[in-house]
Amino acid sequence: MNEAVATLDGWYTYHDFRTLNWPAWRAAKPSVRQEAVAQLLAFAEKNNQVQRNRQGAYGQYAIAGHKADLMFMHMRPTLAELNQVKTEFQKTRFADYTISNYSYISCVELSSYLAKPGVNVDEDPYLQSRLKPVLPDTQSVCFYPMNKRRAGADNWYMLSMKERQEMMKSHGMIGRKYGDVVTQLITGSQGLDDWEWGVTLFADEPLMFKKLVYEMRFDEVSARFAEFGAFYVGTRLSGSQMHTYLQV
Ligand code: 76R
Repeated sequence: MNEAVATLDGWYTYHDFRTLNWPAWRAAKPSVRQEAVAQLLAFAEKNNQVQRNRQGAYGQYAIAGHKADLMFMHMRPTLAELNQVKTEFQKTRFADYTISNYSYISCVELSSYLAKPGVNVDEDPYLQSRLKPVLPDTQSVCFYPMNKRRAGADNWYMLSMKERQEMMKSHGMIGRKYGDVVTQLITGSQGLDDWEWGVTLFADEPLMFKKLVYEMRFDEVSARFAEFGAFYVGTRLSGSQMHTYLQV
């Protein structure tokens, strides 16, 4: 068997994409809308508190284009907790006006391709902050799932550890050029969802997503081996922005 890469695994992650049923929302009685918004804001506040307590992470975003209206992003130490979060949301009156058209389940993953040996993971503050992150409060977010190709001569999983390591080095170098303007969060989803990884990128300026992803396409890891699912891009919503967003 080929040598598998060791991974460090952090919090479970739930990207929850929702489309708002605008006609139903507009037609709802103002008192019902008010109750729905209040319940949604309370849900958000509870999740923000979880993030402040470092027991999980939370972000809410308005998604551009037709694929979804909103994305709620949750992180928790266990899958059971993520399921509780989902159920809690479903029980809000607000959820009655949403359609769940996409979601993604994964788990924070740091691969060891470029890791320094001999680090004590549990006591390394940098690694801990990446495995159990606070979501960056940038203006924009980008999410897409991806695989590494397994086809004929282009089978990532049949390459030697050394070959993969070298390619990941080049990948990391390109990524690092954008380190100041884009924060990347790689979550692994082998055995958890339909693709192998979720890629969540955070930046103030969405053009940086385009520049980074485009430049990476020319790098061998992406050019030869990456296969991508649908891309979602959007902007962060504070509590008051969510309030405004839902006003009709
Ligand atoms: O963890 C680290 O930051 C160390 C270097 C590094 C690893 C191991 C790194 C850096 N990545 C790693 C792993 Mn990445 N990354 C992607 C995408 O669109 C595409 O072409 C691919 C999607 C982007 C945009 C991106 C950005 N990375 C991975 C893995 C796991 C691979 C495996 O285990 O086989 C995937 C799937 C993946 C995909 N990467 C960086 C970035 C950026 C911006 C960095 C630099 C981070 C920084 O130094 O600040």
